[in-house]
This record gives sequence, structure tokens and C-alpha cells, in this order.
Amino acid sequence: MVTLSGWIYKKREFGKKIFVDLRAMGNREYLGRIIQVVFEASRMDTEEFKTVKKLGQESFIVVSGEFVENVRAPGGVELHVDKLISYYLAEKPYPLAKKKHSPDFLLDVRHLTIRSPRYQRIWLIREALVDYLREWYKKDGWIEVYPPILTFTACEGGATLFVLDYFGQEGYLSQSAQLYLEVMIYSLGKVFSLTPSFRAEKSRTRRHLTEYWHFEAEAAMYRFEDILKAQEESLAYAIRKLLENDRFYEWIKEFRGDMDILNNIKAPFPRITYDEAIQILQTKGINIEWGEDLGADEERILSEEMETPFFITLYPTEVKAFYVKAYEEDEKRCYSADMMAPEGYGEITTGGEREDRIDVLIERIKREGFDPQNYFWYLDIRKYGSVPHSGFGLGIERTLMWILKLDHIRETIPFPRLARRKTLI
Ligand code: NSS
Repeated sequence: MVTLSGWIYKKREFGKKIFVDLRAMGNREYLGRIIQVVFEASRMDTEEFKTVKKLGQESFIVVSGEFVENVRAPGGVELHVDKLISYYLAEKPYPLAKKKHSPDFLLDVRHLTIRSPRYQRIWLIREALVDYLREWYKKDGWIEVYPPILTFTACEGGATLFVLDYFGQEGYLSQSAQLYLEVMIYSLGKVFSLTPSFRAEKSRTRRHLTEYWHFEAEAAMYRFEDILKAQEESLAYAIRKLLENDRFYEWIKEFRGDMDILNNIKAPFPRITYDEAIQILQTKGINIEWGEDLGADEERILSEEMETPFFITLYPTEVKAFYVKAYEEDEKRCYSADMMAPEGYGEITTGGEREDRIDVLIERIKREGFDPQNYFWYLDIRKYGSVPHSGFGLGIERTLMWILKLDHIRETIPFPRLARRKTLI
């Protein structure tokens, strides 16, 4: 005899027999799937059977019975119930009972949408992706640290800053932990963190959130090449680990269809320079000049036909943030690279080597419209034991969006913050 509990996802009645698709809980293995539960009048107490008839979608039940093999049931087994032990009634009608809903309505009731097996799977794969990334860094000797979210200096420019009132002083929600990680390497050598990052992005695209989860790493004595290597190896590792899990493999296959690209992922990833990227785009008839940043469209075109993630290296210094290290042979270019996901997805990481000349940093901070005084601590670390160092940031949602081949980033996070919505949930 087994006891099983969970929420009713679907119910079908055939006179003396009731079939329930249960979103069972209490065991990790139950999540992301449904278990067919069969109530038969002849097996049960009459009152209990009547009660089951009343229960609608999202009512919770605790039942006991026996698992019986049935090839037609999802997972090949179903529970034949002997007893309804207890229940919690859900109000009717359930707002999501209908089959078709607009994306906006689904966001209005996001607190309910997130329960479905489809979302359960996304949350579980997301959890595992983060676990495996973390695992790679820990095995490789990096230390996890906890940088602040309330900050007083911009990292990625003024245009996307969320400004807040910090007891009468101007503060910001963190755009990136990078500047703090650069400080922490002088304590621990190789560090990483997973934090929310905030961007007051006006761009209403399929790949921009205003709050996203940022996996960032920074290491002393790492040069440009070294940090590219850490990025490709850690991502390839995390994806391989995901695919080693049979359940995740099946789910990912259901989401994305073709598995070849993920199956074949292998470091090192191919690289093209920014100059080459511009040439490719120009040959394809795209109107872009050297010096312009690559936008979503350009990245889509470049990555559409790729069958592996790849790097675009040596961007123009002008399009990157103040901290990038200029390329010695030509200061107009810098040691900054973006990792592109294939299949049209585009940028999922940005990283590179950091500038260590204080005077250059001060000039660049001024050019971004900020007061170098506020960066006193950041500039200070260039004075005391400064060493070459590099780092990067990976957007968890962007990466997951590509792995699952989703068509909108909102699907990767339970409560998406999107520029176009005044979010109330
Ligand atoms: O702005 S980044 O390109 N780079 C940084 O913030 C560096 N300071 C990171 C570092 O070197 N420590 O953002 C890094 C990644 C980017 O490649 C995306 O994957 C993701 O963060 N990102 C976003 N994801 C979702 N929504 C938005 N708006 C977003 N912006 C960046």
C-alpha cells in the first residue's frame, strides 16, 4: 500500500470510474510529471467516491492505494485508490481551466501558471544547470562569494541603472557583481557569485529582463585566453551533466526537439573576431560599420547557422564598459569577448581581461558621465598588489532559454520582470 498526495491537474469521469492526473508531491521524482490516479466506486467507500466527484482542478488530495502497471498510463503505472484520506477543496472554476489563454493573461495569473508540469520541468532544469555550473567552479578551485545588491557605482553604464534613495543618498540596484568580484580576488584569488542583476532596459525584446540571475566569475592572474577557457569548459560541463540525467534528457528533448547541438557540445568553442563578424554581416548585406555594437538582429544572423556556442572577440573599446583592457597593438580594440549561443540565440556571456592603468580608468569613468571619486575603492585596488585579471558574466535565463529553445525569456523565470509590463505579482 502506498500513500500519495498532490494536486489534481485534470479529471475525467466515466460513471463509476474517475481518472485523475495528479501533480504529486513529496518526492523529487514525482515533479515535472503526472501520475494517473484511478478511483473506482467498487473499491471505495461510497461517501468518499462522492467527494472525489466534487473535487475540481487544483484541489489537493491524500490517497492510499496500490500502484498497478498500465502501459497506457503516463510513466507506465497508475495508482488504484482504496481510500481518500483527506482533501483540500479548490474553488471553481479554476482560472486556467480553459485550454487557450493569451500570453498576457498567463502573466496576470503567473502565481497559478507556474504550477504546471511544463513549468515544474523548467524550474528543475534551471536548478540543475546552476548546480552543475557551481560544481565545475568549485572543483576547479574557485570560491563562491556574496557581493552586495545595493550599490553606489555603475558597472554597465548609466542608461540601464535603477536608481534608489539610500537614506537621502543616491544608490543603485546592482547591474553586475564584477567590480566587487575584482576586489574579492585580492582576498581569495578565484571567485564566483550568483546574484540578481538589474537593468532598467528600455528594450522590449524576447531576451531582456529587468531583473535576471547573473553567474559571474573573476580570477587573479587569468589572462584573456584563460577566462574564455573557463567559460567554454564550464558551460560544456554543465550541459553534459544535464544530458547525463535521463529525465532531464527527455524533457530537454521535448522542449527543443533536436538534440544534436547539445549532444555534440565540446570545448574549445570556435572564435571569430569582431572584425570578422562585421565582414560576415556586410557580406550578408547587413548595413553595419566597424565600431557599431552588435544588436540582437546581428547576433541572430551570426549565430543562426552555427552548431555550437562560439566567441566573438576583440570588440571595439568604445562599445564596451569602462573597465575593459585595451588591446596593446591597437587601443581601439579590447580584450572583451561575448559568447554566442547558436541557433539564432546570440549573446549569453560577456567577459574579458580588465584594464589596470588608473589614469585610463579615470578617463573612461568620466566619459561615462560618472565621478571617479565614487570609484575610489575600485581604483585603489590598482595600487596595492594589482595583477592581471579577467572575469565574465553569464545570464542564467539567456542560457536556459537557448538550452530549451524557448521563444521568450519570460519562460525561464517564475516571476519575470519585463520592461513592457507594470508588474504587480
Ligand atoms: O552586461 S553584460 O554583458 N556584462 C556584465 O555585466 C559584466 N560586468 C559581467 C562580468 O564580466 N562580470 O551582462 C552579462 C550577461 C549577458 O551576456 C547576458 O547573458 C546577461 O548577462 N544579461 C541579461 N540577461 C537578461 N536580461 C538582461 N537585461 C540582461 N543583460 C545582460
